[in-house]
Amino acid sequence: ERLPGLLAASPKAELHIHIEGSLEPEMIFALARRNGVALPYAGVEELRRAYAFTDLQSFLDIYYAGASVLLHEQDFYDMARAYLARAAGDNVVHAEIFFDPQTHTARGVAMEAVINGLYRACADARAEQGISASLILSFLRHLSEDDAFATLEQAMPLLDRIVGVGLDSSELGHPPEKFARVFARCRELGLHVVAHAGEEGPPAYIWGALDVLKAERIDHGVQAVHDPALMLRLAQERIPLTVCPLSNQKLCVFPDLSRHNLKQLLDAGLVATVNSDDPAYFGGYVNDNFTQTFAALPALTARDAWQLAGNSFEASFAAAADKRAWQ
Ligand code: ES4
Ligand code: ZN
Repeated sequence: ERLPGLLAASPKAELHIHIEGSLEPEMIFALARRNGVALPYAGVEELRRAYAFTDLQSFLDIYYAGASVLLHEQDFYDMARAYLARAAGDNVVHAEIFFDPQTHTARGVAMEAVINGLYRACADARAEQGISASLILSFLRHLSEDDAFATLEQAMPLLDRIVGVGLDSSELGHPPEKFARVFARCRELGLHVVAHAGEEGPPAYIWGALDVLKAERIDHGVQAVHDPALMLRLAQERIPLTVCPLSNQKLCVFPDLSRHNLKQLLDAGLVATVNSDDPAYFGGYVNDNFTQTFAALPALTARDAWQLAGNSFEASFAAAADKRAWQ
């Protein structure tokens, strides 16, 4: 079977990675020591044992606890450099990286520390590893739209350092419509807009992300298969879905990777991509997602692999000339 080697070696873009979800347990404890932050886990082993998730919320509770060790600009820099080095090793040539500023500003961390640390990591990784990377500020949907507006205000002086905005965290009970006004403002400011939708939430949340937020991509979107009219629209308008198979497996969106609907999405002509979401928590980086998904779904072909890599570039916000060069 040559496909795993082909998948690993293929140049690709990663478009759905939460940088706080790249914090490996070892780095969480190293930063906790460095910063004098107490954690409710005795050590790396105990923390890893807590990674037994039953749904999205059970993961988010631990993910926000892990992010509590990030205090200084250098912490954000170190975290992003570690991810970008790991991604470059997976032949990721371009990454669009989510960060959750509200998780940090709520603890008294300055917005400048967050964005400048991440941005400097992207610049240095480009210079030293040749990997291209940009940042997407993601609003937490379990907080209010006013809180999102305040966050946008804090980011205004640094807006040239981000490529777009997203919407993440607890999906059920927090439909896209809750953020209609702040997303309209972000579009006016010339930012790209994406949103998590249809991870655990119904197809109606994907419709809302498209019609109300004007999302250019849907993060996850796997629940679209339950709505044939939505599937047609996503295919016809070539709205990309940033799919994260190992995440879906770990958060019990599908009973098992062998039951994932990636093949259905591709066969319906959707611009699906494969991504790692929170690689330190879900058991793998992007190449692990490719190899484990192709192993679990024998219906996926070499042509699908080639399509997924091409889709990752088509779906990216990179300059057209860069996309052509990578594809
Ligand atoms: C997330 Cl998997 C997932 N879903 C929603 N929000 C998130 N934030 C970090 N990972
Ligand atoms: Zn995500």
